[in-house]
Amino acid sequence: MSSLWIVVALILGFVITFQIAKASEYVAILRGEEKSRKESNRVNAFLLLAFLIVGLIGVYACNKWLKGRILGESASVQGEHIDTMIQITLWVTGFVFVLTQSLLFWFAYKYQASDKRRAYYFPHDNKLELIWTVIPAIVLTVLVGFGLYYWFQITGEAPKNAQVVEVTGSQFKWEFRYPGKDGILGKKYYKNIDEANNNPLGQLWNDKANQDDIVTSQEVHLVVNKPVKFVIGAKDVIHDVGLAHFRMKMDAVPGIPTTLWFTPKFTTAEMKKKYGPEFTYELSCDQMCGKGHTGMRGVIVVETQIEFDRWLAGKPPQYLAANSTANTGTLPTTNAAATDTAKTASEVKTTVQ
Ligand SMILES: [Cu+2]
Repeated sequence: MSSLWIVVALILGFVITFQIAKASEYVAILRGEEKSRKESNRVNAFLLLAFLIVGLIGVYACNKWLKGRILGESASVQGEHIDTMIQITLWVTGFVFVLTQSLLFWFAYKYQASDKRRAYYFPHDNKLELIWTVIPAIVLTVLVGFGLYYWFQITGEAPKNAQVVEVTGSQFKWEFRYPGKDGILGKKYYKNIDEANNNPLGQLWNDKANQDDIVTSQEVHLVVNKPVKFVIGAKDVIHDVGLAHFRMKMDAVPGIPTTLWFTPKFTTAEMKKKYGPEFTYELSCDQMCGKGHTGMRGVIVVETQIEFDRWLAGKPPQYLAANSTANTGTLPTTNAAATDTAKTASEVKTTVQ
């Protein structure tokens, strides 16, 4: 029904526009083409100026009213740098925006068509071309340089004391794996994925390192002020680990592990005090991954080390659940995917030593 109304509204809009155009054509004929052109020229010039003033007031008002209402303060140490970069970028681009838009609309008003002057023919100037190419290039290089510096930091080597959590996306949920007491994530192989037999990640049960690994779904717990390294993957299509409160995001790609580390600054309880009892740290999927994409929401709980240890102690290793159904995986030796997985595990091992 609503689509019928939209079609009706579109047809009506078209008819009205057509009639207005027709009417102004008749008015122009009656008044004389030239006089009518001059008048609409003046009106348009004035409207452009009005648009500039109203538009700039609107930009200022939106910034003033909405600032700080969207995400609040960054909840990770590394996120503070991202916020600073966004602010610097906004100041630079904001300055250029106001300058260029003011000139554009002011010139349109000031130099509207007039019988008293002729347009100055100004086809090319090398010096000007050089200035407006080189200056933006230098500014953008500096901005991108800072971006790369922080990018290499968060995707590079995590601190030695970092907690490691494996994050796996699939249509349409998140699964998390903790390495257990040995600090090593056991090997896995995608052909061993067997949801029915409690092996959602394809862990290889003949790898001892897997026997204490803990798997959770949809909810991940992290320790406040302790760096955490996410080892990220996916089981079906490309997903993306979106951590808006921590100002982080990273693609989750099947077969190609990606990593990201950050340090949460506030516990969930502290954030609830600041932003109200409904506050939740959210893990969203930031990649269109199918029709259930918008529902792919994980919850992150940031807590103290004591609370975290207590929570983890209550979780039995996945090995126990899976082996009650007698499911044993074997490690294939000649498959490239298995080598990939093994590499991730050894990489994790070196990080948590
Ligand atoms: Cu997704």
